[in-house]
Amino acid sequence: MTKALEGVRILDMTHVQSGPTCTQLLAWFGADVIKVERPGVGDATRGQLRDIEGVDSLYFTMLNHNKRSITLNTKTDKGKEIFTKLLEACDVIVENFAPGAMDRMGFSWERIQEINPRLIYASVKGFGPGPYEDCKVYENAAQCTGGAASTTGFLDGPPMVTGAQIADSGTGLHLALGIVTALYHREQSGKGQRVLAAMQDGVLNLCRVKLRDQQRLQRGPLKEYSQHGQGIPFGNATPRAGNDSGGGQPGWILKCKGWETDPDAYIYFITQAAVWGKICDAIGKPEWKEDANYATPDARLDKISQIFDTIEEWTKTMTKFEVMKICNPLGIPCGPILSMKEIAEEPSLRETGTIVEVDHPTRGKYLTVGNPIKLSDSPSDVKRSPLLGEHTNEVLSEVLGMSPTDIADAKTDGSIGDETTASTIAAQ
Ligand code: CAO
Repeated sequence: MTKALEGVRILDMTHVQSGPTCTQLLAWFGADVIKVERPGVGDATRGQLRDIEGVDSLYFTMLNHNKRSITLNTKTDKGKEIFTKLLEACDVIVENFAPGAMDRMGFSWERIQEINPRLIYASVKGFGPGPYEDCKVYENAAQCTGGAASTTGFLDGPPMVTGAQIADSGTGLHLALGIVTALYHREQSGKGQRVLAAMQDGVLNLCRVKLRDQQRLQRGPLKEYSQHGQGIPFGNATPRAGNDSGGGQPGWILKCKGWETDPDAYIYFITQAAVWGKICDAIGKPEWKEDANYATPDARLDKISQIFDTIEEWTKTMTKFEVMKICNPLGIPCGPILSMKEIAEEPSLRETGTIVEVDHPTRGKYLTVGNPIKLSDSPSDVKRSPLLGEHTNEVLSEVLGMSPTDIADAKTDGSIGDETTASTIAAQ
């Protein structure tokens, strides 16, 4: 079976998280991803949040699987010359530098089109064109400017960021879709194009339902928000909704047995209208089925908090998994709060390749998240991340046809690094 993106070559100028998640996805699908890093320095995340001295961090290793690494200083004359040849040899260049960095390097979009008109030039930036287009941005700043933070958290608390990296990994996903779309378009047009995914736009796209609520608010209170039942008036912007469901079926996080000591002994419980009768029977409130105050979704809207308090008295008598075991066969949608420890140890996630154990020459074995997108005919295998410059010699000779003398010359003036190469690792 062939990989879906086999034959596509990506020049990967990405660093930190957003860009690397995009190129990692493309690499999992079979693209040849050549990561370009500064000689002797590399992607800053190699050294950030290190858990083992002198070893690439998990931050780096978990974002850069299936790639090849070369070191190249794109600011020396020789480095620019090699970089130009790489642009000629690749289908896509991906970068997430601060605004203007590629232009300062001497590789504007106009220049790139001259070098290779078929090349797709894809970027992550913090913002699209506008007042903030020159700003540097990290994850949480984008969560704040994209509408996630103002709508996350509890009504009586400050704005809150979420642990899911919706701005970095989320924008990486958006960019990957833009790239494969541009590759598809190139099949007919024969031309590359510019692809931009701004982190603010990506976060806003994921917060679409909150802009929906902003507009609904102008026509009256948001009746499915628990603050409505609590008699708390709405302001003029979409409020923080705690653990309220974002959709039309009310939900909340409820305590389960052991909650006093276990921070994750909770379950998300959804009172889906279609199974209301079954919920009433399960929690020992069969009379609610016929009671006009509870029988219809509209009648329940102003009692959501009280209803969940009653359901919680029932869920507190069981573990989250016991609640799940009862609710699932009844078709009641719910989800136990799983800790990262529980997820890491879950056998079914190992079987599907969602959690993968990888071996690394200097780190040893570690866990990572595999490709979350499964193709029936093009499965992904997860290969360890490259060491800094591990493939410099291999890529320069195989892709650019450079001779050992040319490579040695480029090393002499520091245009390429002199790090460990694939052949020395193989010999270890
Ligand atoms: N050879 C020579 N120079 C190189 C190089 C190479 N191989 N690779 C990088 N550089 C240079 C860049 O050209 C840049 O130089 P200039 O400042 O002279 O233009 C310099 O290294 C630093 O790049 P940077 O400004 O992108 O890095 P930073 O650490 O200052 O900023 C970040 C990091 C993430 C804030 C910024 O890159 C950014 O805003 N990116 C866009 C948004 C984004 O992706 N954010 C998410 C990051 S993940 O949380």
